Amino acid sequence: MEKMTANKSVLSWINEKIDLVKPEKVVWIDGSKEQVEALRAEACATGEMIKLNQELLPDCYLHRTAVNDVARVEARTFICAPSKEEAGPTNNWMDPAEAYKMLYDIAKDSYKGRTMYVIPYSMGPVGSKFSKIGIELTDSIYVVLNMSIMTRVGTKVLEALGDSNDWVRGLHCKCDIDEEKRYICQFPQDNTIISVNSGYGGNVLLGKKCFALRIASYQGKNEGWQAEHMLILGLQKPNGEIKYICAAFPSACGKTNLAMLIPPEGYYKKGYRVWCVGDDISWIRKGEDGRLYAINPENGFFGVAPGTNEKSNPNALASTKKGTIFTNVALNLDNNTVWWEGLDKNPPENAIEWKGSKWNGKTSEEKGAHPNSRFTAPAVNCPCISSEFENPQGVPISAFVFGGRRAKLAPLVYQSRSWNHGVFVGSIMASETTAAAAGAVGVVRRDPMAMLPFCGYNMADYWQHWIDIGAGLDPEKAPKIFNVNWFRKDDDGNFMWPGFGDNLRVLDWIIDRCEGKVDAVETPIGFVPNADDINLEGLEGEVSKAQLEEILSVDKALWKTEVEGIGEFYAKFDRLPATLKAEYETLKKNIEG
Ligand code: GTP
Ligand code: SPV
Ligand code: MN
Repeated sequence: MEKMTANKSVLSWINEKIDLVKPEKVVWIDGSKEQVEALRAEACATGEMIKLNQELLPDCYLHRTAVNDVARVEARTFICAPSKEEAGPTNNWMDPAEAYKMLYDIAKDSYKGRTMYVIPYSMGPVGSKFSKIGIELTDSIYVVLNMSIMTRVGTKVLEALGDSNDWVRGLHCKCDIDEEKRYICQFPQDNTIISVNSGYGGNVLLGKKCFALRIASYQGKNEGWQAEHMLILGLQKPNGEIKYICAAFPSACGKTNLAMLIPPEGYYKKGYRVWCVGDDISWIRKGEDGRLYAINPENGFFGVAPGTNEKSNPNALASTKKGTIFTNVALNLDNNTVWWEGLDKNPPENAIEWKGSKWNGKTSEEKGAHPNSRFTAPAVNCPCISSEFENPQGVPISAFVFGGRRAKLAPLVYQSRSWNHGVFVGSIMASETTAAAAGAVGVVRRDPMAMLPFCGYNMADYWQHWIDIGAGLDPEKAPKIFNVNWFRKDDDGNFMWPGFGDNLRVLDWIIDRCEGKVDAVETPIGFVPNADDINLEGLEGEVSKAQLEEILSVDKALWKTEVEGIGEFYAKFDRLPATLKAEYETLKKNIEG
């Protein structure tokens, strides 16, 4: 097939990789509908994908990964910077020369009898000053079809690249999906990613976590911008004004849900709306007016399926009704559609579970869908997609929100006292682990800015970068920084806050704080709302004022233990910024005093 570019850096790199992996043939992805259609047909013919009911789910397909390959593998993810110090104490590190050698040994000849697909893709709207280009080589049609939803791909990307050498190299080899030889390696200094022995989402859709967070966070540090694990939403007030919020929650902690929320009825009637700009990643830069602007570098949603339903997230569900790839969900054989836990109360009896065996959802003890099963849906499908989604300038940010799963500690919401205190609040984030990564679920771990698995360099330098960004902003124009926790539980283990659409009540308070319209109570950890300022209209019988006061409370005894935990975590960082050390001492004094 004809090469789609004359770019020398591109062609020579691809030729090197062809010599290494020895494909039977090479196919360039041009971004055309015809090519996508042909690849879908081929994947169905080999059993890699299953075509779903085309009347109910037009252009939708199901894919099952290997049973040992269902989530990101953090223990096998490496930052291959020149020194261990540059990767920092929270990343796995490998010497770049050793890593290349090991990976090339694994990749050698691995495309024999297979096709190499060359995917030119843009993170961000093609041609925006925020955007960056990558090329992923893969031997997986599943990867090609997912990348074609999640990013902008094809000829137009190579035209935008021209003869520039500024692009990210990505090599993906399925090999034998051998867990023992699975590696996800980032080489930030070389703009290079190599991923071997996986076929799952975040391990292999290299534009997403590998590029748009790990490589891009490093680029951002050098170039004066930020790559963050943040959703972007526009909150429209009854007067029609739209304020934008970026929020960082760890994997499977509610970004997609918050980004697409439907306001509670009372709010909706008054004219409140939420518009989704992005559900996972933000690239953020200072605009000419001195404010911070964010774009979503992605073009689709790679969302958690379980728990997505008509009530929790109707916009996400609607987004999956066409042109979507489902991964590791159950297949309903009666009507050739899909099902997952929490979709409805009517599991199919005649079905195939995510591993590929016959399954009766009414009688089986087993789950039909894997807890980290996902949908890959085009962003344009989303009923509440923002009119600014394609805006090459991005949207101006009023607030940054951090959050995670804390059953006991963190109040529903609190506001930092300043930018630097807000950076501190982000740096001490912790959350109970989820099924989005391989390993134990429900264990509290530190996950600063929700970037623990995604920061491409030393986390302490990343915090310093946050501090530097703030120092370059007029405090009047800087976003205000908040922390939220939708996951407080009572002693019986029940969630104390209804969450989902009702989180709008908290967002409304956040925007009012940004506009100086509402008072707050100063506590040892920051500003907490007066209970009267969170509107509970419509929650009668669900959340009483006393319960609200409880979830807004700051328990000094619990925070005392937390301060010790933060101290232990901070002790890992030789390069801890003095500003954060000082914020830590202030918190300690406030809690103990
Ligand atoms: P990644 O795609 O892994 O980055 O996840 P995410 O942060 O986008 O998480 P998502 O919105 O997909 O939510 C993950 C899980 O959290 C789902 O099972 C949701 O049902 C649940 N969840 C989301 N929002 C809330 C909430 O406000 N309250 C409660 N209790 N659960 C929530
Ligand atoms: C996450 O785990 O944060 C995700 C899914 O968004 S993945 O693409 O697998 O990283
Ligand atoms: Mn994510």
